[in-house]
Amino acid sequence: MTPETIAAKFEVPGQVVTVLIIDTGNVNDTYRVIKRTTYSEVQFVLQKISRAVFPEPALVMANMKAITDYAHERLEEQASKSNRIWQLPRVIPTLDGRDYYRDEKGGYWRALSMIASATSHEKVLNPEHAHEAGYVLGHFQRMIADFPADRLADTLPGFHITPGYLRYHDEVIQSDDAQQRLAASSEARRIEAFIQERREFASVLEDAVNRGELHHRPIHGDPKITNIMMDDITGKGTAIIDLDTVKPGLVHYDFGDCVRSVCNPAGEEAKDLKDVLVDVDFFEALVRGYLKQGRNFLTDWDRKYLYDSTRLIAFELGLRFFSDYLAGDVYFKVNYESQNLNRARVQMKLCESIEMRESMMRRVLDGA
Ligand code: GN1
Ligand code: MG
Repeated sequence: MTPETIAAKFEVPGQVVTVLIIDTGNVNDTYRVIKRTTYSEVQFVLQKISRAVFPEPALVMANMKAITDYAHERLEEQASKSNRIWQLPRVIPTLDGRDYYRDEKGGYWRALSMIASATSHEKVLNPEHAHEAGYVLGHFQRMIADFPADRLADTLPGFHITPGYLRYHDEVIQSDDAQQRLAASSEARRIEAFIQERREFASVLEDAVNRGELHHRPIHGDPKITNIMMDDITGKGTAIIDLDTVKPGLVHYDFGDCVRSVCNPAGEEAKDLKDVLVDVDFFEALVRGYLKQGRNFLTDWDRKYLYDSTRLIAFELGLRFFSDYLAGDVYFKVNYESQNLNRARVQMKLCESIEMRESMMRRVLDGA
């Protein structure tokens, strides 16, 4: 079945005019659907959920429905007191009232409402943009803080547990294919050495959890810059999208992920490593925005680990891309041969830059 045929299976009036590919995600297949009636036009997002990443898409959808229903209520309660109009995608049901449509090959498709008059960017534009990214993330974490964790299924066991990704790497690298890839590329061997030098650091957050210093709560899981929508009219952040990974975790996973994505002006797909770095002005702006919300819920212990989380999540994503390169690109989608190796190079360079600018970043955090 084509995306056009599947687009017609959801509860949206009118006829399908066109289905356009949105190719920014690394996991799901995403499309923008335009439908028209005689008097109006409706656009929505259509996605095929990746089975390589999410073994149980029905649970992903149950989580998404539960969390969006909850958050929409919170947003509506607060709307009259809010300084802006917040938006959040809604799950659009199929014609027979389900959260997803199954195609003839067993593929899972879902439809989500579009965020009105807003744009997402692959790279940060300026410090105001970084500030808004931090503010939107903090607002989302605050809004879902009281969502009962037992109503969320664990759809991605081990997500953001860095020591687990290290174990997977150690396993994958044993295979003949992985050894051949390593032998063929000095860049791959350099990244391998970079990983080995940071093995102990990999457990910094999980150790803090085990010591009782940090605690789990509902988080977004994937607050990268492309998942934060900026209002075209006001220029302010208006929504955080991509709610696949909402589940209990550490707020640090989110903070670290947001920083590694927003504060690297070269973006994730940079080719020239000299452009990849953590920009401390963007970092300062992001922290200012985040803490406007975060100071309401962060503990002293939470604050102590914010710097570490930025270094760790850049390292972790580099490790995840690298392991996937060694495994033959089974998880992240690729458009060219060594894309996952290149993505790993970018994150490791960013991690190194975060290490070099540690004292500046800590000063920003302590002064905020
Ligand atoms: C994946 O598909 P996308 O782009 O929303 C990944 C994130 C990574 C991100 C890096 C479920 O997200 O963890 O940070 O790529 N999502 C999953 O771009 O693994
Ligand atoms: Mg995602």
